[in-house]
Amino acid sequence: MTRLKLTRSMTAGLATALAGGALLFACRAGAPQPNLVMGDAASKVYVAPGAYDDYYAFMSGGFSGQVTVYGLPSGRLLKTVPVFSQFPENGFGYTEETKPLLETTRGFIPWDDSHHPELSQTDGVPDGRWLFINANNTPRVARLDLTRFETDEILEIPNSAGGHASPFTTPNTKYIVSATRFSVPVPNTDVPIDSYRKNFRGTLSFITADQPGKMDIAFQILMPGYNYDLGHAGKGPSDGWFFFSSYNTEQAYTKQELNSSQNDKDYVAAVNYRRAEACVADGKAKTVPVNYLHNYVNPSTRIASSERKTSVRMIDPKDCSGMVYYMPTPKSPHGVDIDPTGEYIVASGKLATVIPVHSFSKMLKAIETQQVDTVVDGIPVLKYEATIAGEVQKPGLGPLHTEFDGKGNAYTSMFISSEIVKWKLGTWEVLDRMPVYYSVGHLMIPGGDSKKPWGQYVVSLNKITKDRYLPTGPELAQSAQLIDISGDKMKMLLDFPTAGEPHYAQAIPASIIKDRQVKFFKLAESTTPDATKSEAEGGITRSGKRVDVKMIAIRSHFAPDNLEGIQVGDTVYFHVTNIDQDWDIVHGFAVMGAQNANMVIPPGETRTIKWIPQTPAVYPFYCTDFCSALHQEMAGYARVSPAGSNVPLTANVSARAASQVARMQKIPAAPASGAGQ
Ligand code: K7E
Ligand code: CUA
Repeated sequence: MTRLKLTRSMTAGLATALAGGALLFACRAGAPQPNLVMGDAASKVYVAPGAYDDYYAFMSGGFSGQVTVYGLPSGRLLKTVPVFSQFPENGFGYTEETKPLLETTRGFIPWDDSHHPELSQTDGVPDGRWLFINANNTPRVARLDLTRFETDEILEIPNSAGGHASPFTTPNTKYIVSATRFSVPVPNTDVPIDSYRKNFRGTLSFITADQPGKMDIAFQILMPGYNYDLGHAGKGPSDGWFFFSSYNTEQAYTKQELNSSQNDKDYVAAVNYRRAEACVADGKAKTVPVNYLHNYVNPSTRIASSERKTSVRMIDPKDCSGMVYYMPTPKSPHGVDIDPTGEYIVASGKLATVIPVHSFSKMLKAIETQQVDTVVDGIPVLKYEATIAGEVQKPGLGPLHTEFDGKGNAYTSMFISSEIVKWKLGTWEVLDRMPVYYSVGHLMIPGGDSKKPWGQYVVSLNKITKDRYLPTGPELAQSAQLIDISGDKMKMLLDFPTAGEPHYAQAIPASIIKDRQVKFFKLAESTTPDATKSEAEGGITRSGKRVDVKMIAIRSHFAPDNLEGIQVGDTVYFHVTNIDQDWDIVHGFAVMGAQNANMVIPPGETRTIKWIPQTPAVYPFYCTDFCSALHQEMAGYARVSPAGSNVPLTANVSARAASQVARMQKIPAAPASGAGQ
């Protein structure tokens, strides 16, 4: 019975979707869509075969170190973009071209914990040029280019540990930020842990971000040794300010669970970064020696390299009055979120019973009229009553993050009571509640932390999954839920599993990004020294114990494809250029016994993998990406001889490959000679 009913209602839903098809898809082209389809939830998330989703959603991978890209409203996974972790699926972090991206001053680090994707903005609105994301464990920030969905740039952050309040952007992407979650000795040297109060400090880093290839730390602000958790830039009237939440104002360094939850209120730090710029210009910053790496993919050669930086400019609030203020905020605040008008600063105290909202204009007045309780390390602490605009009463339990719909409403995630709560800015009244499954962390509305939210959906990014999907052993898929917020009441539309642990996410109308995609790299424009631009240019060369193989990949062969004269003890570099010039014609390359991964080579690109053969033998290599009807034939052999052998170094196109080329070119093949077979 139940099954029959379900089937009928689904069918009805699909019929509605199809009947309203033209209207539905017309409305889906970017603009917020009024609540046209009154049918069931299925029709609202149904994207017909061959049709596109309305939004790209970028989810952090958490402990996977990656970014995953989903389509909304369908919840379909479109891509994993590797950022801070090696990715054997395409060779990121394994190929010679990409390895330097994962270099740090602590060596090659093939993993991190990525928390907060952040789209670049123009005038406070996401513009779809770049996506930034932070690394939490070994503090770094990365830039992804959204014409290619690839990581192009990674900057290490010194004087920091737990780069968590990161990489939130200013309204024109002049800066992204990174702040310490864990205070540490600055500079970080060998001191007793119980000297915490004396030696441990926090830093807020402002990173120039508006020019690809030029990310750098403009300045760092030295802060008291608290934990800096999250941040958001001001906008509109509050443009020029940045707000960071902090907890552990107790400065506990042991049993933190208990000892850092003592104070009634912690702080939101309000940073006037234009004032900081002025102090730097006036020579009030100290130049502090330090080491950090800036890694960047050269756009012309497509090869990453690392550059070492040796100092940062550090400003102490004591030397720059008017730069930082503290606003007392109950209690251990996590998210700090600025509404689209730029007036309200919403701090979610994870242990608080209310959601406190500060007013930017009241804050300015409090500064002007010196409503100061006390001063901490040169930072005036403003009076709570002087900055608070209102408190949302009885919002639920465990508020973490708030996003906005651009229609005067705020949505806050409640970790403990497992719900999303909708409330009104200005009146602070709770309007609606939606239970979510289970224990929501972040939530995300497309553009929901910007000046212009596309307030159609909220995605709930849940921490606990339990019974939501078919069980898969002790570790379950991560749970995301899509909720319609276009009407007065929230409507649950869809559960969809995600990979890694999503902390934050961002989304943007697909129309802003989809037509700017690079379809292939123009071979003629490649300046990679290792490129092989035609079959005739391939070959093999030796320099001591290093052997370089240059080869092309094209449907459906490698050339050269038979290699001889390699010896045990050699290090072989396969430089493979995909000379196909066609969208989505990608080749892969793997060689038997390689102790790294395969590599995937987009059309027009050159990728290099290192191979150290261990024993004399003949080793097949092959294309790993099913690229054509003769993909299975896309293979070759590398012969490895004992060290000191006199087999000459040769690279031939085998008769088999030659005949294949001939067949493809519809020219009768020469009879196989047997040589090189
Ligand atoms: Cu998961 Cu933004 Cu790292 Cu909150 S954080 S949930
Ligand atoms: Cu190339 Cu399969």
